[in-house]
Amino acid sequence: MSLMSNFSRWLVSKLRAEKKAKILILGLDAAGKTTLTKFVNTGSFQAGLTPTIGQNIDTINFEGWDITTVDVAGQQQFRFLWDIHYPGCSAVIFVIDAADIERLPEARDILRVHVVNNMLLENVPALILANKQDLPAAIQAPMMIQLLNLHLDMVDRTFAVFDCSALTGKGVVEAFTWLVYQLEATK
Ligand code: G3D
Repeated sequence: MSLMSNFSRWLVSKLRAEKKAKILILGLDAAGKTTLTKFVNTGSFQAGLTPTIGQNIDTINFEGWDITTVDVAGQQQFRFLWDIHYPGCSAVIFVIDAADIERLPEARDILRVHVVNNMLLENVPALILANKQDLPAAIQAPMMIQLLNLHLDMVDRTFAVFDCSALTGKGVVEAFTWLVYQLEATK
């Protein structure tokens, strides 16, 4: 076993013992990652946020867990940054703009490369958020699972797809409750 994987195992167990978790928030640009993080932190929609450039590191306190979120930029030129964060990560959130049908194939490809087929994340829970459900065109979770082929690709994995809106907050608490439950269950 490599030094890095020994280190990341040690880090994950230490964070769990302290009720801390490093959670990656991934997704294409404009999916709503920044808005979601701010919503969970403040309990309300924050207008005028700057889209993620590079990366934002933030802390969320939810149900007694200190969750360090690494909101990694979605833009093509920053995708290399994602790899740096995988070791020591306790869970991954992948945010999808469920109302942007045109970019769904792109989101599916990125999800495949960085989550579904990523060996470094195969033992961590994956929360997939079908965001922007306040928009009429938004695809809902059951259809999203089919379109992303998750029912087949993620059969051995701990994952869930939740509908949510980072704008109204609908579904956000339910999704994070599922995530924290998974963190507690693997403590
Ligand atoms: P990113 O961090 O993934 O790049 P942002 O994305 O959080 O910056 O969000 C991109 C745009 O989508 C923002 O609009 C933001 O307000 C909007 N958005 C985020 N979540 C939702 C949602 O649930 N519903 C709707 N309707 N819009 C959402 P602007 O206009 O600032 O570009």
